Amino acid sequence: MSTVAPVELRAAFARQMAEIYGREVPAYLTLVAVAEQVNADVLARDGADAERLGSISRVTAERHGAIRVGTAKELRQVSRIFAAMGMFPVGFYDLREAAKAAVPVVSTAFRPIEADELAANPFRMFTSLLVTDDRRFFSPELQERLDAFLAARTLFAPELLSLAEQAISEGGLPSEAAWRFLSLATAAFTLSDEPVDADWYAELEAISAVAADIGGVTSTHINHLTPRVLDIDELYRRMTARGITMIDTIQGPPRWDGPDVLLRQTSFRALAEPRRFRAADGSLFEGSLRVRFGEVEARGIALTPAGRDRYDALLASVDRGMAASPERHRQDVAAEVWQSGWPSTELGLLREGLAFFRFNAHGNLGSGSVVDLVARGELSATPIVYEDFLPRSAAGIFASNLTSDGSKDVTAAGVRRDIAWLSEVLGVEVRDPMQLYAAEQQRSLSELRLPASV
Ligand code: OOG
Ligand code: NI
Repeated sequence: MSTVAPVELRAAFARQMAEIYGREVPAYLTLVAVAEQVNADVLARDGADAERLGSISRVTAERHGAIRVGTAKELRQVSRIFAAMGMFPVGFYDLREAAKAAVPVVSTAFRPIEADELAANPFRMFTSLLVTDDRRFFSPELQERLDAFLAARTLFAPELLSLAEQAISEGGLPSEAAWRFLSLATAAFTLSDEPVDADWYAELEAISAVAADIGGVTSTHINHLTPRVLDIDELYRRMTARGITMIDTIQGPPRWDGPDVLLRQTSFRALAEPRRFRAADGSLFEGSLRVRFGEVEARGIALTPAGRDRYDALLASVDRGMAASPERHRQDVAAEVWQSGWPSTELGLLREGLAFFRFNAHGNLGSGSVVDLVARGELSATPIVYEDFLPRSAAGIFASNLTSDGSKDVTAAGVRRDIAWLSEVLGVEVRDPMQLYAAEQQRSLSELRLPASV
């Protein structure tokens, strides 16, 4: 019998989740349709340039999802389900500090790591874990009840977890087991119709809507599924023209003439969804919850540590500019700051060591640095795509879709969480995105017997 490989499990999972999510949140289908139109228009306009950061088939199929879990054990379990699909933890994002609103979570992204796996299907899942022992959000007494509630629920069926282990150890699953695995995995992320304990949910919601979404219910669900678009400003205009209210901003780098870098994202609040609640007296009633949203993203070139530092400095400079002249549009201030502080070509990014590239030789190479060879056309430099997330954007997306800021005791001390802590919880090393990009660039240089420094 033939084996269904991790990449096929991942692609099928992404497709099936999209089908479920499209039924649950119909505005998602509109978003995908508009994104596909924009992509087709950009391809018609720019030709091969449109595919500089990924083939149109990859970009069209590309999605990221987001889920949220409550305990280290749940996170470990979900990491095995993703490992079965060839997705591994990359990056650590602390959203507790990054948002003004109460977002008591730390996050990582499960995604493919190898270039060929990314090219075949880049599906990734932004995964957040509630930090119940953070005193800025939860008192010891509330933490105790919250931990007990979370410990009593089962998000992932034992059969799903054992199929995941089988897939990991055998490098895939026989087809019948693969379909069973997929149907259990997608079911685990489908919105449940189990009644929600109204008082418990409300108690958590007063502190943080995110805490209630995670710890106020007995199951988890996909929070959003994000298509990739080649022109996010155009998408924003077209969605707005269709009467869909987007959040105020596009998060991340501003719109500007130079090459796209990192990640730009925007979103809209999904409609309230009908849910059943249980009152304190045990009676059931119909209500609604509005926790999910639609998000879309444009991906750019991965930045080096120096590039990322420069990017952060430019953002700080935009913040200062906005503080000095609050009446101005952030986009205008940002465009000015970028104009004066950021190279407007890929060669400029390479020359200043700000972004990562993959290199190819055309015939014999002359002398000089990598930059010289690229400038003379003896080497071509293809940008490496940013495959990860941005903490400030993630926090902004979380916060802009909340009904209230919740409450946070800024005088209490936070509890420390970092990438090492997360690696320990998961029992595998959480990769540093920067090291993955650097290794990719390095591999292409050593294949050409070129020195590591560009
Ligand atoms: C995750 C929010 C962050 C992104 O793309 O940055 C995110 C969530 O809402 O669970 O999805
Ligand atoms: Ni997202």
